[in-house]
Amino acid sequence: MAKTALITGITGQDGAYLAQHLLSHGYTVYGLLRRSASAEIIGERLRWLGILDDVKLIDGDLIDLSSCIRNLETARPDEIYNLAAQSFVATSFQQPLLTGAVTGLGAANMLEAMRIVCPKARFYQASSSEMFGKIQEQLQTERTPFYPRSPYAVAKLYAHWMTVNYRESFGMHASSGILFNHESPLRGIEFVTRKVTDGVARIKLGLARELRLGNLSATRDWGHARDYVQAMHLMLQQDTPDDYVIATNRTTSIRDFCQMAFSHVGLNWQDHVVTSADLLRPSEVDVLHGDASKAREAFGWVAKTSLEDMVAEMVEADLARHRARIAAPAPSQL
Ligand code: NDP
Ligand code: GDR
Repeated sequence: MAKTALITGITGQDGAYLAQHLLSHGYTVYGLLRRSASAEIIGERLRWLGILDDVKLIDGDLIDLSSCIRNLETARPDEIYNLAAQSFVATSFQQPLLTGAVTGLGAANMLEAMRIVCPKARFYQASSSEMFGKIQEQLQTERTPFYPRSPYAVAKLYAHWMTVNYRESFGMHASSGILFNHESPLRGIEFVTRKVTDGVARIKLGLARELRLGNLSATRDWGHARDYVQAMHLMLQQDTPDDYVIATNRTTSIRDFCQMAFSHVGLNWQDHVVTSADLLRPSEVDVLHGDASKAREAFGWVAKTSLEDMVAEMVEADLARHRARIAAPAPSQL
């Protein structure tokens, strides 16, 4: 029988790709949509993937428990994917309480709503490699101790342990995916990979001359969001709920990412990248490098897209976006 899923965070990068993946498997997909005064841009990622009209968007906000309950009563989902969060680490230093309320307590609201309305549903929590923070082992696995380094990571850790606790206390099918960084042409423009590929496109097309970045020495284990949402889905198809690291097992510095992106269009990154102390974080996560062996052994998941292919896809998408804007500037919506 066809299944129903509810995705919180459906308007974000992962929510959009996950909705596309579930629709392709015949799911009815509901998504939580928070009210915005700029409603016309809110479905942009879903529109980009051509699925805006195929999902059922329902009003709600993760920090409002009553709306979480009402949404589950409306959707009656078999599977709940809790992807909504204040997900930008840098902002969490400026807005630690909001981040705690949405990214931490918001997950507890969804777990509570599920316990009240549909305790037999399956729950996915979007945990993060940021929880490893100041890494305690060179290669991080499900057994590596956590050491969060930002209000975002602390909030994610609370949500992570609440997921484990609801599983152990109430027997709920609640799983947590500890996902390492994953990117795509739908990545928010504030995150470093998309900031770089957008900057490369602007510079190549003569719209900008330089790109300002912060710490170039940090390294990240970057995969493609399209591959990673498949792991979320697979986790909820397992008989037993559990926690899984999802990563590529390759770590690359911001500097090397710049080199790859600029050289894709025949430019030398050192001619254009400028570092700025304003973009440094109060505390940094220097290295992340994940080992996803458990997921591979349990349900055969491996990252399919290489970093090189992903960088090329992102740069090409940003070139196409800017070329379209040059050809037909968008009229003001006001
Ligand atoms: P995005 O920032 O692209 O999307 C976040 C989503 O959360 C948006 O749909 C946003 O809505 C929604 N949201 C924010 N606040 C609320 C709220 N109060 N109530 C309801 N919805 C809200 O994140 P990603 O898609 O990149 O990531 C998805 C999840 O996975 C996040 O929880 C993130 O922390 C986590 N994660 C991401 C990783 C990555 O590399 N991308 C790695 C590990 C974990 P709106 O569009 O209205 O802003
Ligand atoms: P991250 O992603 O913090 O890992 O969190 P981000 O792309 O913001 O930063 C990665 C690294 O790049 C360095 N950096 C810069 N970052 C940004 N955003 N802008 C810059 O100009 C810049 N210059 C250097 C950062 O200091 C950092 O070391 C992402 C989010 O998606 C989280 O929600 C998710 O949980 C983790 O990935 C896994």
